[in-house]
Amino acid sequence: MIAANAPTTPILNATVPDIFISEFLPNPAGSDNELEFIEIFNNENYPVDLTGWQLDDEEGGSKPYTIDGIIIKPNEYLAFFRPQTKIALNNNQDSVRLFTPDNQLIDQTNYDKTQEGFSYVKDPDDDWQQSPTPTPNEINVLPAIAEMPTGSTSTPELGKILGAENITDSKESQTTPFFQSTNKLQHLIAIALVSVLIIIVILVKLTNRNKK
Ligand SMILES: [Ca+2]
Ligand SMILES: [Ca+2]
Repeated sequence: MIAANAPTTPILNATVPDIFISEFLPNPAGSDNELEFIEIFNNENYPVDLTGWQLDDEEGGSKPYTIDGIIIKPNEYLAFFRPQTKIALNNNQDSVRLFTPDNQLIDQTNYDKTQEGFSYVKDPDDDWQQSPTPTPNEINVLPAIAEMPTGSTSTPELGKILGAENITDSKESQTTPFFQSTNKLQHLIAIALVSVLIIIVILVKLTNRNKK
C-alpha cells in the first residue's frame, strides 16, 4: 500500500492549490457552540472551488465537515463557524486539519492549551501565535508583529531623529566655544600687536627727540 501510494503523493502535492489553515478559535469569549471557527487562506492568485475539501479536528473527534459549493477568492481569508461545520474544538488540546477532496491531509495543526478569547493565528514564518484579536474572514492580527510596527517604525525613527539632534547639538556646542575662544585669542593678539605698535611708535619718537 505504501509503495502504491508513494508515487501519487508528489503528483497530488504539485497540483494542490496552496490553501492552508490560517486561524482558528477553539475557546471564544462567548458561546463555544456559536463562536468557534476555523479559517483557511487561499495563497493562490486564482479562485479555488472548495467543493469536497474537508475540515476536521483530531482523529476520532468530531465528524469531518465537507465544504460544498463555496469558492475561495485569491488571497481570501474564509472562516467556517461551528454551527456550520459541527466541529467542536476542545479547549485543552485538539487538532485542526484540512483535507483535499481526495482525502489528502494537506494541513494540520495541533495545540495543547487555549486562552479564552484568544485565537491561534499563523504568522509569516508559519509559526502559530495566540492572538487576543480573532479576525474571522479577515487578515490576521499578529500580537508580536502588531506591536512591532509601533515600536520598530517609531522608535528607530525617533532614535535617528534624536541621534541626529544630539549630533547637531554636540557639534554646535563643540564648535561655538571653539569659535568663541578663537575670537578671544584673535582679540588678544590684536591688542598685543596694537600695544607693540604703540610702544614702537613711542620708542621711535623718543629716539628721534633724543637725536634732536
Ligand atoms: Ca471549544
Ligand atoms: Ca483571520
